[in-house]
Amino acid sequence: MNDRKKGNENSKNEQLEFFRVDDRGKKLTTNQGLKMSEDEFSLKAGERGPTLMEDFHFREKLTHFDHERIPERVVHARGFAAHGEFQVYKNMEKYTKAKFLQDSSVKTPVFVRFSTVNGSRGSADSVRDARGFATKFYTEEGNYDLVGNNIPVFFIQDAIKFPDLVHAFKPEPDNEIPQASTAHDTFWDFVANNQESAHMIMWIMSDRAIPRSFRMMEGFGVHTFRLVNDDGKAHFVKFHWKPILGVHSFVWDEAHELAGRDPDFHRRDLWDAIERGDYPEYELGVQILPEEDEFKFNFDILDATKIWPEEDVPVEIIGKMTLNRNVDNFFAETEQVAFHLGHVVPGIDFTNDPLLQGRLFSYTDTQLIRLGGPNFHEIPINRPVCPFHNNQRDGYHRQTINLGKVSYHRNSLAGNTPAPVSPEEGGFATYQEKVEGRKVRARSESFKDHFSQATLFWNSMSPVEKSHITEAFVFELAHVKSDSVKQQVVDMFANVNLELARTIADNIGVNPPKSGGSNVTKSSPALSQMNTVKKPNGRKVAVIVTEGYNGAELKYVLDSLKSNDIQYEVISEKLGNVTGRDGAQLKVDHTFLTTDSVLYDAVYMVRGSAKNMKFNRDAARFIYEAFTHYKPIGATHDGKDWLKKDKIGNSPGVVLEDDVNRFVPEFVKAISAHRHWDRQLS
Ligand code: HDE
Repeated sequence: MNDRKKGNENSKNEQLEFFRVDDRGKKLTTNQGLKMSEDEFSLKAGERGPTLMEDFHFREKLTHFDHERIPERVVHARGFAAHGEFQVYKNMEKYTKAKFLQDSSVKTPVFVRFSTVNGSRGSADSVRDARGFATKFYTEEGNYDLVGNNIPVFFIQDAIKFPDLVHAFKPEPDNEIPQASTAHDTFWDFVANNQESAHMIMWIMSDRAIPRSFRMMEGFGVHTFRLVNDDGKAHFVKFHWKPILGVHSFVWDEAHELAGRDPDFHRRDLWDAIERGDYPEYELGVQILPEEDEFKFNFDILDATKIWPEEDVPVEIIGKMTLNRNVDNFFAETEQVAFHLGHVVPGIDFTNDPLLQGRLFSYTDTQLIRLGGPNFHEIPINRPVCPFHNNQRDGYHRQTINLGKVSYHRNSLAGNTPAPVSPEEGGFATYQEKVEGRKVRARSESFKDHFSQATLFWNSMSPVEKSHITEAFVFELAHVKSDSVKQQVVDMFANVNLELARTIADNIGVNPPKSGGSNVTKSSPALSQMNTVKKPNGRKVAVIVTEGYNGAELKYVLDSLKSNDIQYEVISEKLGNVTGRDGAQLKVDHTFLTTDSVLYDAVYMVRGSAKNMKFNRDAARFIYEAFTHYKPIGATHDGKDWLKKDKIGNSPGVVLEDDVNRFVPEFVKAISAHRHWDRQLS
């Protein structure tokens, strides 16, 4: 294909530029380009008379408005996306002929959409749920979509059960309650009666399901895919995204509160980071397995409820993705982007994972209803950056004007073009896996162990993570009305860990499980968030200050936070400026009325000399809440003296220090730690 343009990191942006329209400063016209002299009053028969049918402008404006909405995604309705680029670190030609995985000088444009799964478009960001992590690579060989989640396994093994799963976790159909939550009867009834969900449930009950930020979560392709090289040799592969900032989470109480305080917390966090040039980065990792090793494990590698423990099959880091540009228009880009794991490039192929196979059908099908027809690939955000030619024609909203008479293959009138391309010249050819078997509706014996890896996950958790999982179970099941469902769930999770099931039973008032337990003793350190990267970058500190503070000292601390890539906001009694005792002026971002501790990663209590009971009360509440969420708290001088009197003064992660040269590094270290779990809450 000699008319293929070599990709470059700007190729998508250049293509989008062609479609951008700036209405600012322009004359108002109808959609037909007619300049209009009036846009405020409809055409009436007399000033107080009825509106006239003749008013084409009124009709056009209202009709367009009436049709502004399209169906939200049936799952992953709430999402947020950004543009970026991907660069491979090293040549992967040994495993794959995919061009974007070979040349480390090539930057491939990407578009990534993060999402929650369960809630509707207007639901809160901080809910307990898996997060979608879908990446579209605009490669020079066509679009490649890696449509993953932030959890490496799935609830079910076979795609035919997906509608059942989704019906069960969505709000219940009689009253459409609860929104964006699995804490209800139908979900847990599904779980107890479809026990292949056990492993995924452990992840969903863990802190992975309440990520601190899209910038701080992993991504997983979930399925086993295939990489195929130029010689036609294939390897099995699992894809991973590893965030440079590490994997970090909220605590549950905080996540709840955030849903009210700022339902847009995650999208705001991503948008702001990109706007200030603090670009989120993720490394691409692969676990590669020779085909000969397909049956080497005590699980089936085609089963999407299983991971390949990283200690058994190491993750090789092969490239990096940087998100560096926000969208221009949410609807045009984020809402209209259409992902599909059937969008592959030569060198990447599928396996017989029955979940993967079913997804290959569902994604195009869903775009047909959502985007209204088969031409969604022509929507700017979905267009490949390389040319595309075939004999597909017509349909709703066709943009392309295909020239000539010929729209069929084979033909002689157009020299039999568009012509298929041989694999040697870059054409996709399906990997010739040998398959044979009887037509059956059945689950393979090798898919029937639902609990060993759920126990592996449990064994790999730190005591703190275990307690969070236990609490999450108790929370969820406490919202279930049916005692029978509660009992079934407890009995089911006794197969994962007896102690866990007993504790849940004890807390929700059902019988302890009669039998159960697991003989799996293995653990996988890579699964625990306690072992993740810890950095201060991109964290946000609440700086609490009142009149009469030490201006020079505060400036030093704030500058030091900035130089560690830590953001801050100043909170005081009133908006405007707050004045130091040396005359310093500091702009106030928020009052206690307009913000809350859950919006920050840490608190710096500066205080000041002013004596104000209301300030003291508000600050105490703010700091105590941050304390109960295990967040770092720092204070110097006035703030320190005030905090010392409080019982939290001696706790881990509370940095009280007058000497700012000592204070700053200690506070930054405390911020990097994310949470101070060894803190005693009374
Ligand atoms: Fe999806 N999924 N899914 N899914 N999924 C959709 O496609 C589906 C599954 C994932 O930001 C839908 O365009 C089936 C696993 C993401 O636009 C739909 C099955 C994983 C997104 C669909 C699964 C995912 C979707 C709804 C079971 C992780 C959002 C709207 C076999 C690897 C993409 C749409 C975006 C979206 C079907 C299971 C990830 C209906 C049938 C496993 C990230 O086609």
